[in-house]
Amino acid sequence: MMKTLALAALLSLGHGAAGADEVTLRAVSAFAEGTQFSKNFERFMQKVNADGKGLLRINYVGGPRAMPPFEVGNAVRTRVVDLAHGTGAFYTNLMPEADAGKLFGRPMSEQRRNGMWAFINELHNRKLNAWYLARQFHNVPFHIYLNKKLDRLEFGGLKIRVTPVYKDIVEALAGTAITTAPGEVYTALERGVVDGYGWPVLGIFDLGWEKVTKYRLEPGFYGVEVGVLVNLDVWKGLGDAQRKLLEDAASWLEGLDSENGAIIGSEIARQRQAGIESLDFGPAESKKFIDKANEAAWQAVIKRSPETGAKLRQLAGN
Ligand code: 173
Repeated sequence: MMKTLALAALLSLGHGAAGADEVTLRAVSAFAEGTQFSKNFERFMQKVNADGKGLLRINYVGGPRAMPPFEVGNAVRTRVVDLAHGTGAFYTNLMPEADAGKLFGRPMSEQRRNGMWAFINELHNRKLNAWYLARQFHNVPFHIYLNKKLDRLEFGGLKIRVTPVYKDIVEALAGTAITTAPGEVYTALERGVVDGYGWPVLGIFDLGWEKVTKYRLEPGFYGVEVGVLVNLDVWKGLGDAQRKLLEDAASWLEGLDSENGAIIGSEIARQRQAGIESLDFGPAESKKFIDKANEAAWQAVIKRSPETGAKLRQLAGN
């Protein structure tokens, strides 16, 4: 906090010196330290701190132990932190259409060319007072994991842990959706509060969920959206060299998505070794599921945000 105040003081002097001195940005992550969805962000911070000596450093306060994950969006909006690592699904209270990031499956290099990133950034500027610096994991799908075997692809009578990512498809298939933060999934499964949960194909080992998981339902669907946000006032107060440092590191971070294919292959093998069976109803049922998941998600986004939802769908082209 001291350092944030120091930055604020520096900016408010208004003598054009902003950016001349090293600036420290306080950062939090919505994902636990060292886990699949935080580890590239940790590499990003190391890179920024190595490349930015004398210019800018990131002071990493931590993950969910430092701040509840559903509060991260508001913390960057109000500048409780300067920089935040999180997912749109965790700040739909501030930006209802934030959850649509799961539906933009194109690589970021393309989204930056076709106007998608610019529009998403503008929405973040307006609703979160944040700059949408980077987006990762577009090529990592989500799955539903279960402890009960299904005889057909629907969830009648089942309670499934969700976030906004999975809520619409779980309910479209007659399941009962129960929202929890990731940190509560293990206990909910262990106590039988839920019969399954939504989560990406990566990361179930990070919090020990393989011990309480029997099946991974096929197919995978959507694409993970995990972003790096900078408070907009902080972003505007940086000097050109500081912004360039962050932008260069952001495109490097987005480039790490090329590693995901191999990581997914080894993690699926590891799930099999841990005794997690894949439940697969074949190509026709899988296609029906994907179509239904996409349609349910777009309809929900458009219902919550009619104008921006329609524009997002047009930019996404799906
Ligand atoms: O399941 C979740 O908590 C969730 O919505 C999510 C989003 C991105 C990455 C990992 C999990």
